[in-house]
Amino acid sequence: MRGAGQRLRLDTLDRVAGPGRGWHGPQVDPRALRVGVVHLGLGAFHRAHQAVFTELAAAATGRDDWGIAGVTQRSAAVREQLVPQDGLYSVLERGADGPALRVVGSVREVLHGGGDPAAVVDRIADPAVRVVTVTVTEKGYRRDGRGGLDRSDPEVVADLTGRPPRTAVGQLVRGLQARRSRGGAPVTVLSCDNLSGNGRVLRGLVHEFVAALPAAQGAGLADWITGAVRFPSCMVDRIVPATRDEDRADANRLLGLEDRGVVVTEPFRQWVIEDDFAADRPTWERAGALFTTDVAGWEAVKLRTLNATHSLLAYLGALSGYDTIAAALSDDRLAAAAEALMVEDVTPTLRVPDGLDLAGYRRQVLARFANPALRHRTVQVAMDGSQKLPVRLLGTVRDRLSAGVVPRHATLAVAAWMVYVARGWDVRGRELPLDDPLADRLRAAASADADPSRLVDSLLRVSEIFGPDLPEHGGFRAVLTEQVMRLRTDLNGSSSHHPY
Ligand code: CS2
Repeated sequence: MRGAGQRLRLDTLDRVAGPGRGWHGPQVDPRALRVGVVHLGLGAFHRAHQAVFTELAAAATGRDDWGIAGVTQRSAAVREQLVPQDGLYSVLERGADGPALRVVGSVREVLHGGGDPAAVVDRIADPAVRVVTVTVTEKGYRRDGRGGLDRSDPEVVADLTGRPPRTAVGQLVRGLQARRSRGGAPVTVLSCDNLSGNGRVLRGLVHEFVAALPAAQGAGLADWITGAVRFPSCMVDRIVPATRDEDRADANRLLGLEDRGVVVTEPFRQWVIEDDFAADRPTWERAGALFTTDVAGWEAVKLRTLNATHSLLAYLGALSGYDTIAAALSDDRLAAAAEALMVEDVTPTLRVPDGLDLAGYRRQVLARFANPALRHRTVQVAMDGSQKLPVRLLGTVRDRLSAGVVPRHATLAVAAWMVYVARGWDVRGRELPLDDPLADRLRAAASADADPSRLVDSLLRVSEIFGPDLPEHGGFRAVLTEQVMRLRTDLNGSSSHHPY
């Protein structure tokens, strides 16, 4: 019988699989897969992105040595979802033609980094593992205002003392240290987070961590890492909203089994990877990934166009009472602001990679945002603004300011973030969550008072976000203040005079 609460597992999957089923089964035999990849940060994004590429690549080549050992960092919830399901889960793609379901079998092991850090170290040390991928979100890198390793972070300090490591960088370094002592097989560490130069950033953090170790522990390690470990950069792209009960219900209905690990996403997926590997790797190009020697151009296009516009729509949209990105974009004034940000402010700062049609890219981004079936919540994209603004928006701001222009729409996005932080509720009187590692400091800075110029000055002084330069730029500050003022007036009063 299909369904009736039976949990998705290898044996139940065999029972429901068959001709005419409305979904795709794993493209490889999960039972035959051996672990070749360790992934740090087994959240929804990895499961909807790299895990899918990895499975399709294995299927295209018939190789059985690219299974994934996924590490959940803090919460054990993902392990509780996936372990009873033999690592299987479904990816529910919501596109224009209705939902499509794929069961993914490439995750073969689930480790809980918080509960068993030694197992993580051990896995990274395993010579059968040739690639370690990482999605721990911007804040998981634990960087300070200069972008280096935050030595004042208590978790970093504790990892440096030699406890079983809890931070991603600590796990990597301890894993590499153990790997070196087990023969030192070369390995590639691939950051897949939305940071510019993500590979270079992660390599820098790893080396800083090693340099901070007691001399006896660090001796020779940095040199070995330089010789045997590569840190390519990559650009990842797929919109993966948090899974809702409705998504689980739809997936379970399509599948005929109960899956507690469902992830929901759009049909689109893209991965552009710097071709700089220490050893063997999955042939992700067979699954649609693009390998290049120049990833920086792609990365800037994506972060400054897609992610920046996402943040603009998230802050303006949430303040204006729109629950989802698609709803925000259906407001003509917000759509116009999004378009103007991309065309007027971002485009002049981009070096367009060969083969990319930028106008087509912009249209595609807006069409993806407009997908009504995704229900990507504005407050989800709004979270962690302190980590996201510098990467998505402030590079554009700085580039335009040095060209002598104040970019009004990028500045509007910053203003909307400031109002979001300070105001705390939307036009319908609903509370807006401030989910951010700097939340306490931001709240303190924003509570200064109601005067827009004081609010702007006090938030601009959060130097981890704005650095030493932006608060000093009179032209930027003036436009920002004016926009904060107009936004606030507008949100408090009639809705007919939106400044955007
Ligand atoms: C979003 C991204 O939550 C956010 O901040 O902008 O997660 C976005 O959906 C992805 O980068 C798309 O690839």
